[in-house]
Amino acid sequence: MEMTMRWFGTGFDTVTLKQIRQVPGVTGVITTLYDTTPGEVWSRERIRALKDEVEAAGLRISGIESVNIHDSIKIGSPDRDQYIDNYIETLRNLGEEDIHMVCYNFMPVFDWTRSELARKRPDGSTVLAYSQKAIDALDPETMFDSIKGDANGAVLPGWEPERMAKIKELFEAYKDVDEEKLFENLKYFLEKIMPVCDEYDINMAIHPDDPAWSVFGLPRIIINLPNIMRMMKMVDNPHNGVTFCSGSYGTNRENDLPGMIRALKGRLHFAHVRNLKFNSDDDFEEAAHLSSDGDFDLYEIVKALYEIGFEGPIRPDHGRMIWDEVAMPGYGLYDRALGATYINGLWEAIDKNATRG
Ligand code: CS2
Ligand code: MN
Repeated sequence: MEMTMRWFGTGFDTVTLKQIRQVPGVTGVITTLYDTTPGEVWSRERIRALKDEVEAAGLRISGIESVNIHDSIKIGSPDRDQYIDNYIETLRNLGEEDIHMVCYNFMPVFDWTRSELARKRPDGSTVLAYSQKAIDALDPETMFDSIKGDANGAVLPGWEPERMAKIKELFEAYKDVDEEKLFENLKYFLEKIMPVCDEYDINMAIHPDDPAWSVFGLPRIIINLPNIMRMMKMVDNPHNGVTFCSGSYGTNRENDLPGMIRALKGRLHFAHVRNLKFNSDDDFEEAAHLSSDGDFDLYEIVKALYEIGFEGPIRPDHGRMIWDEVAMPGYGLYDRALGATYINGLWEAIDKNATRG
């Protein structure tokens, strides 16, 4: 594996490349052109400028999170081909700049959903949290307004104000899209992009739906092992792979996280590691990465990644907000740096144990 951290780019991130460079063991960043909108072509010039900036700081671009998918592609609207062509052009430009991993998601309307961005934990830290009861009481059109006060002024990934302004129309556009249709539209998209992925050796890594069940009546498909297997089989190409995100798959307590990792051997291109603490099956909050702070066994998760010979980028996912840091919820420096160090420690111990017999 390669230890990385997500970085949203100068002007968007409170964390600097210089700080990331000083987190022990972190050699790369997972980044994006945060000011582009889904459907837009990423020019080679802009990609190269981003790459130059990252490399000048002594790091590399280990992958992109995300190149977002235009809603027309997910809905299957008549204009989708134009957006798919644009996506292909973006992939080509990334490939030309030697970037080989792209994370994306296929969630309708929203990216991840949370009911709180700053729930207080017993140690005084604040974390993102989800309560089904709170979500059920909300109107999706106003959900963003109800939580954005806790966003520390940041634009949250997938929650761009331009999209949220059109939320009513978006819901309307998805009204005939059920799970089957969403699978079909994903297949159509993947079949079209695989040739360029083959040509440039680009690993596509679909991010799971978060939480791993339907919210606001919208279909969600990347939620469990049978569905991922279906997704990989329907376009059976090693470049059609997944992001394993413990915090997203783990929202459904029936998902056996280490077991899923083992089943994804060869198609797991990117790993997100975080821990959750459950108050009930549908009320959870994010925890420190350390196993004992939450409900996941991080040792077993990292061991499964080690055992499948995982060589892709891994990153600590959302961290708690600690030590009075003011940053994008989930994406402060301190707790993610602790997470990276902890995961590196687990990896070193597992590796030494395995190789010293
Ligand atoms: C991320 C997702 O912040 C997060 O929760 O894991 O937003 C992820 O970047 C997207 O779903 C991938 O497209
Ligand atoms: Mn994730």
